[in-house]
Amino acid sequence: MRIRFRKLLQWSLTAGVLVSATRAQTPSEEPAPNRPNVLFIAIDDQNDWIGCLNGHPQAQTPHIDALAESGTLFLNAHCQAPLCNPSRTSLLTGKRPSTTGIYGLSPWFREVESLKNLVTIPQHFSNNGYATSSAGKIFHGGYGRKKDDTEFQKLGPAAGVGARPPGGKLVQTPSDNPLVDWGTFPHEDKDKQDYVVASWAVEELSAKPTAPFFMSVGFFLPHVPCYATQKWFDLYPEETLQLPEIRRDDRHDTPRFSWFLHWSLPEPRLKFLEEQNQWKNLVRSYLACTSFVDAQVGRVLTALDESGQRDDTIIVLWSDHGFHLGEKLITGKNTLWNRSTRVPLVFAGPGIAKGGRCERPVELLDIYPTLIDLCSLPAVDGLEGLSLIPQLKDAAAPRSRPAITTHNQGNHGIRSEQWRYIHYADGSEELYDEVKDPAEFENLANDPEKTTVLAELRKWLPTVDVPPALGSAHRILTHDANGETVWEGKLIKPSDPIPEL
Ligand SMILES: [Ca+2]
Ligand SMILES: [Ca+2]
Repeated sequence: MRIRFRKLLQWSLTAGVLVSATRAQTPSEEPAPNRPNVLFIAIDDQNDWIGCLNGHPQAQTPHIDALAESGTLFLNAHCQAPLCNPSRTSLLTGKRPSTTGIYGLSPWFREVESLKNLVTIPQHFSNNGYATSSAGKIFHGGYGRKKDDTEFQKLGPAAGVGARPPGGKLVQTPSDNPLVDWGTFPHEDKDKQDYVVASWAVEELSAKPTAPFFMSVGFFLPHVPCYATQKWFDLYPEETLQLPEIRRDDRHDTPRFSWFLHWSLPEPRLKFLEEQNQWKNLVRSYLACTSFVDAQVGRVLTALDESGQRDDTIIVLWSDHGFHLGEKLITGKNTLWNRSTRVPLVFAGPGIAKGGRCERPVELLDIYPTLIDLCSLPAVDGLEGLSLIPQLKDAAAPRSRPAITTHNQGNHGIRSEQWRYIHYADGSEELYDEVKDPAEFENLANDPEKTTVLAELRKWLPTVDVPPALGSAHRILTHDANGETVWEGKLIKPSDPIPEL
């Protein structure tokens, strides 16, 4: 298996050089009159610690809350992958990770022969007469932003951190990864790249872009490094700060395989945070960054209001996945539990109910077909999401299926209204009653009274469940028929202790 994996990586390197097909955007000749604009706002690693989602009782996000009030808020929305590249690839191509094999931080899907011609959301809008533009992080990393390989007609500033502490990292984390850091230091909001990204959108909107437009604005925070200015830290005084509820024995009833999904990460475990007295500092930093990003969302929405185009614009706001801050004894993503899968998702604009609060489980995969319907674009073959139009008209409208999150081949989390079911590649399972146990403390998979529930939920496991695409790397986990498990190219032996840091 290891040899195969290495081979796969070698092939991919060659393939990466060979693929240089250009996908120049050729807007169709006919403009699309009377179609609404789209303002597509992405936030990175933003879990449900948003005021209106109540994931953390102290989260302050007045602008996102107001946006939710002006439209429909999805209270039970889940990503398709708990990691940047696979989540964004899924959302923007309308395909599940288990269909494409994009599970890791590499490859860019256009470098994969079988995927390179997929039509992304911005491409589809471009092909149908929209002026498309993008700033910040929409696809992962610099994907989709290269000069001859862009998914957008116009590019604003790229994603980034902006000001960094002059003396290097503020916290010496075990991985020493330069991104894994948090805290405050003297700098100004305007020196942060997310501020620059918002300023670009404000300027673009102030210039009253030609309608219809599709403008995408992607914020990088609260992705690590969680740096914010003191002003945002002051919203969360340390003395009254609430830490997330955890249980020390929470992993006693989760299978060993659950650890393989985040076997060794740049993000530290809870043990490190507690030993170094950093838990409160990280929670505070994350919340401060969330409130800062909320303020940037507010600046963009104010500019839209002032441009006079709010009533003609569909706004969709989403995050690519969540983030643990001590829950289940870890920090970071790469899990199939709520803190990693539950995300903010809001739609507002023409045709969308105001004040709607939808409790149906929905998927980020649903954004693509929903935007097609809202903007009357032609259908795209092979999209795997379902249009949310029924829920945007009536939040209580039924849904035919649960939300599914996948982290590498064979590992799936199924979220219905009442249950979370997890199936790992070695066949081990978890089951949580979300009504009685929303923090997912008690694994009920071995409860003999739950056999019927389990059987029902297992039916939703994806029937297409492909291995990693050529060129897959970073956070890739494989488990073969002989029981060999490989994390990022390294065999995990049955006797290996669970990494503590
Ligand atoms: Ca992310
Ligand atoms: Ca537990």
